[in-house]
Amino acid sequence: MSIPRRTILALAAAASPLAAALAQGTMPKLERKANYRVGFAQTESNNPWRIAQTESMRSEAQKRGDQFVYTDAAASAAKQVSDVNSMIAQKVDLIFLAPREERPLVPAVMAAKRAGIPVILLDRRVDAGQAQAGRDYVTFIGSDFVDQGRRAAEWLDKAVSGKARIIELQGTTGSSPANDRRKGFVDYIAKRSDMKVIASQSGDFVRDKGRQVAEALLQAHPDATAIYAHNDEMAIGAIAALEARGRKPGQDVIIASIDGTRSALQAIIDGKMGATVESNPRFGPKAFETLDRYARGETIDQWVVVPDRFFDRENAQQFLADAY
Ligand code: GYE
Repeated sequence: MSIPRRTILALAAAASPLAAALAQGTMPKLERKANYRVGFAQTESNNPWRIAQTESMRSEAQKRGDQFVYTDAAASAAKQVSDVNSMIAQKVDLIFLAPREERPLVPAVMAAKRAGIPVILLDRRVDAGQAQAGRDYVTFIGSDFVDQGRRAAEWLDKAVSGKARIIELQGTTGSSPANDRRKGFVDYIAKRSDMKVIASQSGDFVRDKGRQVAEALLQAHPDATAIYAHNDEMAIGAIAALEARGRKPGQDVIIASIDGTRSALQAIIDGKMGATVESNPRFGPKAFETLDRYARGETIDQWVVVPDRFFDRENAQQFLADAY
């Protein structure tokens, strides 16, 4: 059997990492300019965290005199892909993307790369098997979600003395914070024989969905003693569900969550919620500083880590005024 020379060359190229990288194109550069036109593709605006993030990005752009091209995907990954495509068509200088889900947004990242527009991922990741920082996009700026889940579990462990039947309210299915907040939590409690997740379902990071899911799960599992919510909005929903059933949140059911919203800090002060691990939404300064560093040709880490604080009854009052 004779193999055509073209096929042999193609196979050799595929086998060599350098050739493969060239075939995929190199990372788009960013020209140094006094002012930029930047895109920000937001995933949704249905919670205080998202609103605080958008506000932080917008005000930083304004401060610098940069043009801000903003889209809101209204909780649809498909719309977010077309939002990014429209930013590409408008030839923005750089796209900040908060990818709603890990996989569906990969084509958007690759399309920007092909069009020569650098992308910086904000607050959520895309599937690392399909797109990589430093090769397909500049970097990921965001929190350590696995550690957030671990810290929530660690606090709960102490609060319930190692014994709890837990309802878990998961974030948006297929999003990196939902995947990783689950992992960090579950890995921690695997070491505690008397701490068990007895039911787990997605409430899509939304307050009212969190309430509905909590209601159904509490009905099916009246013996639950704790709730772990992947964000504060769902935790607030769960508080309403508990109260509707005549249960006392913070007393007969202990709640741990993530974000650090104003409502959550207030719920901690009121004794209804136990603790929340911060997930800082104020990306503006760090996002634009990273853009500048990239334009100067500096090497950017593959992950620009956002450090997070922790709120419980010791400090909730102190941080309430500054919360969003
Ligand atoms: O915790 C949640 C939001 O991706 C880190 O998304 C973010 C999460 C945040 O909807 O409230």
